[in-house]
Amino acid sequence: MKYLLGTQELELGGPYLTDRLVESNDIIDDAEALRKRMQEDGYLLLRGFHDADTVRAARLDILKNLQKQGKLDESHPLEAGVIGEGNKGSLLGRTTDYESELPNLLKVVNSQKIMDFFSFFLGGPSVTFDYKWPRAVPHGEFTGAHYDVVYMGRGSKNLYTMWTPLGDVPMELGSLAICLGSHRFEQLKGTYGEVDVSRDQLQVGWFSNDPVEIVDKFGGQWATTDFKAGDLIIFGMYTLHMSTVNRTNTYRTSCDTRYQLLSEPIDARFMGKNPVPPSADGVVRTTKIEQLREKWNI
Ligand SMILES: O=C(O)CCC(=O)C(=O)O
Repeated sequence: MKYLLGTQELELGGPYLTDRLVESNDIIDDAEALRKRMQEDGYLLLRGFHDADTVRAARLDILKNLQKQGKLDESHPLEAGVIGEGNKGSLLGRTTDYESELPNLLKVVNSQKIMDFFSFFLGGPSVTFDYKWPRAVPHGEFTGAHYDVVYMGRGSKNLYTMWTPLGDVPMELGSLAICLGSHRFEQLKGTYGEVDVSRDQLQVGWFSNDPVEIVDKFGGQWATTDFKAGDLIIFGMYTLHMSTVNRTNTYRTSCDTRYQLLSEPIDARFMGKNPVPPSADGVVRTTKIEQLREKWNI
């Protein structure tokens, strides 16, 4: 079976793409084992962690939001999430009024259960960024390969992303893929990993849209899975990730959110009532990643 990851159609089970992600449900009560796994593998996959009904309710909130914007094909039921003609763009606008616009989203990503999990995993009280990244990804779109640190590296580097599929997200709908071993790509961490997209005025923070060139240059293998409502995957700031291309006629709905120790410095851009994420901070972006890659010789 072949899947489109960025610009490359890849055979599942071939040298570049696997769906063999390790599940960590069996060690969920063992903080040391969780930390060790994160250190070794660069990610934690937990199946059925979130309440699946609340996840589905959060998906419906996103679809209602899209409906209000006229982005759905109204000849299908709302729950189907069929994309209206000509719709592009993968973030749901810049709403930060989650309580009124996406009332079920915070019930999933700020739940006591997930905050307790991070406090347990991190070994102290945890905090989550106020800013969230709810996404509705239309047909043909994907996220390019990047380290999250280039977007949110001004606070603790002991910061974690949780990617939550809102609904079932099989591979053909645009699932999250991580590059196994990329948290140990020292050359990449010392160059691209030092970027700050605002300071460096980078037009797009993605390192590459081509998963094959990454494996050929640095090693590793891309890994993804068919996600179910309730699943989540957590990874650190230096785990390269991207997404498969949505090849369906329905929106891929998901949300990515951030967690860290309360006691550590926090990237203030993402906190408060009206957080200003890098891509909406008024900085005129002029640098292309290709220019930097030439300088780094990678
Ligand atoms: O959902 C996506 O397509 C991208 C998610 C992402 O980049 C992240 O979780 O940091």
